[in-house]
Amino acid sequence: MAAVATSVNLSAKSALVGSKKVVTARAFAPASARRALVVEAADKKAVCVLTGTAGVEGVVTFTQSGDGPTKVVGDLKGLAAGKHGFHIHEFGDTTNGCMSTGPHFNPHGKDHGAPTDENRHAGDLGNVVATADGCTFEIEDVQIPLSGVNSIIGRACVIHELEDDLGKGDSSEIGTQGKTSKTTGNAGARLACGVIALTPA
Ligand SMILES: [Cu+2]
Ligand SMILES: [Zn+2]
Repeated sequence: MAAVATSVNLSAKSALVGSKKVVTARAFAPASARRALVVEAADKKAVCVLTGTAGVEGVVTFTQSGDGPTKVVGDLKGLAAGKHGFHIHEFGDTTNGCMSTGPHFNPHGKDHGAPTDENRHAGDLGNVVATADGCTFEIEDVQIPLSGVNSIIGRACVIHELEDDLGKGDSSEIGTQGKTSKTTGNAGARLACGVIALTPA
């Protein structure tokens, strides 16, 4: 059997086996590093189908070109008229309904805030407004990419019962039923949620 020459070039983050380049940077990341989800397409699209036990449902799509901002387009039904907190939560796990989606997606260890704040969770998308006719919205945000270490693919989107106070409200009672503006925006119950999943662009 002929020997196959293998050479690894760490500075170029590539490896050669024989004459074939077979691996890229991801293979050399230390085991402790965050695992990047790489979506190779320039135009990326994801969808979140929201369901719950409160009669609220809908669809939210996420599109991103290159490294540009992510555009979020939503159409929800069954919400009471008024403002409702809308977030990306950390886990795409709905085994225990929307509770198992965990806290707001917060890769930078910040406090809860408004989408326009420097100190905000990446998942803080503010409020959406429902009327008697339903709830449609469009948001653009730079902290929720579809590819890379902070990709939101496989996480969850959640619509809440109440208005998000954007971190400016009462934080005096820490606990799941308490006043927790700095972590939850006091947005109340999780009315519907879904997993953010890749879809053809
Ligand atoms: Cu939330
Ligand atoms: Zn938050």
